Amino acid sequence: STTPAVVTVTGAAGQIGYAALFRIAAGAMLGHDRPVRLRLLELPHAVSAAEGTAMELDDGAFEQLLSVDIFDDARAAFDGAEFALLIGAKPRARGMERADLLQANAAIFAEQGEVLNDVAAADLRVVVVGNPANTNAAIAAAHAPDIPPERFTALTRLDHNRAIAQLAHRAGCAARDISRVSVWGNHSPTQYPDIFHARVAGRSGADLATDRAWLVDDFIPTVARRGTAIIEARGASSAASAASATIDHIHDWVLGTESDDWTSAALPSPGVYGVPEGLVCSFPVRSVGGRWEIVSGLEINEFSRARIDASVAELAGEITAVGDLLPA
Ligand code: NAX
Repeated sequence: STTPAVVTVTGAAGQIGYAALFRIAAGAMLGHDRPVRLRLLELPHAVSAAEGTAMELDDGAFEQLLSVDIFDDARAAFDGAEFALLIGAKPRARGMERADLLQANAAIFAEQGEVLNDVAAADLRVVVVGNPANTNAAIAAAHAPDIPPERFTALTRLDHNRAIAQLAHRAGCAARDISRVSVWGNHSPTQYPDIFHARVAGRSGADLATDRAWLVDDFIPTVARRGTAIIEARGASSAASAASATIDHIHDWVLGTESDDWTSAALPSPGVYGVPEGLVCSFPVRSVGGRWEIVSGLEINEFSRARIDASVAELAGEITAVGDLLPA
């Protein structure tokens, strides 16, 4: 399509926003033939930094970039948005309990859901990156009664891509030789990267999984705790990889997944694979005709079942913790 896409990015002056915006402007997200209008939302104190980023976007002279507008008001920023990349969130401060973090972010995402409901485009697609991403997405969806809930997704593509990277190292192959990895559950250390259905350079993932010591003590914790390892090494949290995964997520949602592959995304559960309806949970998904479809019929063994259940229980607990911000 050559109709300009209206893309609103929150937390635009943050480190993920900075890394994402240039690739969106360069056509990596929606294809190299789709013009883009960027709308950046920031907190008032970070508007100046966003203006600096907008100056640099200008200086990219990107052929597809039609405009960049900056806002500190959500209602203005989301006006006509077809894509909402909800990256901005309240970070966890020293001494803050997880429940307080959930509450603080639930308030932000409740408000953003309401505003999206009022002013976004009819075909709006949302990806929540700001943590706790799954529950933030559930809250936003619950406050947007006129928008189909499946338009609210949360990012687990970074976890998916991290799982591919670890498998590639293990098998001594390239990322492109790996398909059908699945990430289940919450974007948190309880997430479950599932390789039992994967294809790894001609081998089955189940074959690799027979080495249970590697699977349990190496692969799963390395993927689940990769964010912490990045902070320790880099002195800052994942930014370019998170931006890249966000772009992959929207790219595949709009343009489709490869026919013999799938990816992972968190979406409101329709009540499949033992995940209670409405929890925003990561599933293996295909994108067909611009919609995510959860891959059906996968056999879930006991090993996987226990891990999926643990992550889903955590998601249910998060929803309970923010219960008073959910409409009755
Ligand atoms: P930064 O602190 O660099 O940037 C966040 C930006 O958001 C700041 O500029 C801040 O002013 C802005 N902001 C805060 N509240 C806002 C609001 N209500 N409206 C608009 N803007 C707002 O964080 P960054 O490293 O970019 O990370 C952003 C979020 O992504 C964090 O919540 C982080 O935890 C989360 N992550 C999620 C990942 C995922 O896979 N789902 C992975 C990476 C990342 O950790």
